[in-house]
Amino acid sequence: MTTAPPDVLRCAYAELVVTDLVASRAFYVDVLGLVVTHEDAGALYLRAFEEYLHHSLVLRKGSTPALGVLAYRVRSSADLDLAEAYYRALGCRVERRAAGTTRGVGEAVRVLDPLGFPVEFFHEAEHVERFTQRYDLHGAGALSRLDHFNLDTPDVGAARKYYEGLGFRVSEDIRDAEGTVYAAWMFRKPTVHDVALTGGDGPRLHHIAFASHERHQILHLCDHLGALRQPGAIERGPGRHGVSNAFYLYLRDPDGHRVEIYTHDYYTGDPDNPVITWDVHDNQRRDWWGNPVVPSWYTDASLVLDLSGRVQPVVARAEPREAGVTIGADGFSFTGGAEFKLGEQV
Ligand code: XXG
Ligand code: FE2
Repeated sequence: MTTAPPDVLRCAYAELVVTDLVASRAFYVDVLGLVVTHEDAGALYLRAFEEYLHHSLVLRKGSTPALGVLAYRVRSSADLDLAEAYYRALGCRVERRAAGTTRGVGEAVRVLDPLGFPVEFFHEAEHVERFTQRYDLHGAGALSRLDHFNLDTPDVGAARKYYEGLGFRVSEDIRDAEGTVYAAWMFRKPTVHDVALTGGDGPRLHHIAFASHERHQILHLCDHLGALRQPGAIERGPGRHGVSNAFYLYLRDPDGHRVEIYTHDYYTGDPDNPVITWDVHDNQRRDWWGNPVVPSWYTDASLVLDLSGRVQPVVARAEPREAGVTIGADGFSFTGGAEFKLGEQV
């Protein structure tokens, strides 16, 4: 492969297919407080308070809940030609999309990537008002921006190589003593990640994550859901991750799509940023306080569409070490009795 990859800036937006826009609006707008840039009978275009591009989340009405597309912003329009050539050389299906094919987004390249995910690259996008200081509009649970995507894929080692080819760097990963990689966190913007690769049946979307500035905004969202008598929307947390050090909360939207609220990770932009490797038996890797992870977090994820809007078949993770032990993803939830080690720097 000699073709240069496009210069990816960051994860920029996701499109989720949802079955009931009224219910989705109640969750994403009334509870999470996302700002509506545009809405019509078929879709909702949402952004968080500090975002000035048209949207970071599109909710499109459809019959089967699924991931429609993951979009990355590239540095310039010239990167679209690079993206097209790069994915054609990889043998992937590639589509060029005229400006406005997605509302608010300029010319774009869409591909079905080697992991089976529908991915878009764009540079131009409509600018809208940035609500950073519109404190009159911020609720107590204000979300500032989209932070990352998390993808289930059967072969994390192969997926990591593919994303490294695209110019992403690893900040943290989870392994065992035999070298099996269970998950990897990879970035272009200087935070812990734009995309996490989680071992599991795939291609499936594990979650999208929005960042808040403060922990109390996450706690407010829990109280808000409690007051609405909807604690079932809270799947895991609040807690502090081991990996990334972020304070977190996982929610399930009305269609079961998982949304993480995330804050307090760290800067990774220097070229010698150390990679942190966690032992899969370290019970603090996923929750720094040692709380066990609920089984649904390991087993459930959203289906993924191809470029024609058909649901993609899911390939099972074939990791023999997991057989008989696993409840999914990294193969272990709370490994009581296992050797206890802190995350080590390599
Ligand atoms: O964003 C994340 C996560 O991928 O959602 C999960 C950071 C850390 C973790 S983990 O549960 O592995 O600590
Ligand atoms: Fe996450």
